[in-house]
Amino acid sequence: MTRPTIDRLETLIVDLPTIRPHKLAMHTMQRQTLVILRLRCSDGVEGIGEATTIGGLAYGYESPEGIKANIDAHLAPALIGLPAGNINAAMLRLDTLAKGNTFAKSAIETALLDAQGKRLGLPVSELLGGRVRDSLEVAWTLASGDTARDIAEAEHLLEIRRHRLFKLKIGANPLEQDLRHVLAIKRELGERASVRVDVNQYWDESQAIRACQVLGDNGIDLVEQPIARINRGGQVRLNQRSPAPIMADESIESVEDAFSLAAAGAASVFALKIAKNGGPRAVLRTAQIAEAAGIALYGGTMLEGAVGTLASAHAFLTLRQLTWGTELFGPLLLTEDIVREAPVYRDFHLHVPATPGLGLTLDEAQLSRFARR
Ligand code: MUC
Ligand code: MG
Repeated sequence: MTRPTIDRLETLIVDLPTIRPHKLAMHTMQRQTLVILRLRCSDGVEGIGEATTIGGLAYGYESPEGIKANIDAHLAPALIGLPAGNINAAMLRLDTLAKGNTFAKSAIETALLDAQGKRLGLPVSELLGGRVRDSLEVAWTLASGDTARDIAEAEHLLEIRRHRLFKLKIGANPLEQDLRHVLAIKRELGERASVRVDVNQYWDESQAIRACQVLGDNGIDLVEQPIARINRGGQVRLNQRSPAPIMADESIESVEDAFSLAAAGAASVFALKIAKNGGPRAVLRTAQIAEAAGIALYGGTMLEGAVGTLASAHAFLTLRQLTWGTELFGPLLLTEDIVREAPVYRDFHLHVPATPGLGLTLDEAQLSRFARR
């Protein structure tokens, strides 16, 4: 039997509309841009992957245009002719060839897993060792920028049983204003919901010391990335004194970052993101570091569409414990997507298909409608 090889990789930038502006400390999203990867193999199987970031270059070091250019010029040519089923060898080739570029590598690793799953008739979660759950609890981010509108949104989502975990995006406004906003929402929702905040690195340590105390004392369950990723000492000190647990997000740009954060004691929760680690298999290495260090896990997102969301979900299904749930709500922020099967959200959970690969097929009409020319 001849072994299938990798024949061709094609990348597309897709701009999709959102249900409302999504306001983060560093950027307000008016739409979401996905990099979609199609990886074609010699046996006719196609694997799909996604690399998505937030706000061009506002969130981190990678932009959709940069990801696409690096795949097209450097990563794709290195994969042509390699065995499509040997994901270890393909990813080793990429790691040898390119430093970083975890978003691009994540899209490629996802596409290889999707193709192999379709080839063998197995869901990606099974290729990753098997799922220990079929669904994942999903948080929602309240980020309209308006307290009353956020409360109304949360009440509606509780009512229809879609979310009961809420993350608030803060950091851009003066500290006291942000604290009033968060406490007003927590007061309204009370014990009916878990309320967390994400500061996206916007405080300095002096602000974070007081804010974490106030938030923890007022029932806020989790504080995500309060200070800059480069201030490791500050993160260690905050992790020791904050009454609310500290979660690392931007601090983790690689599996190696996860190791050094764990070794320093800089967070008690890790946000797991396939894009920041280099794919669904890579993110599980970060999860293993956390498990060994006694650090709790949360399934994070870069607000991917259905492809990246299900790639993350298949990985998270295999974890022993996800103490803080997930935030795999990206598809719900979009009014359009480019797959035929809309992800299923019901009873506060994302229900993950057990069909071959990711369980998704591209909608060609939607793809050509939204692909950037
Ligand atoms: C982030 O920093 O966590 C995840 C959810 C959301 O609303 O923004 C993202 C990015
Ligand atoms: Mg975050």
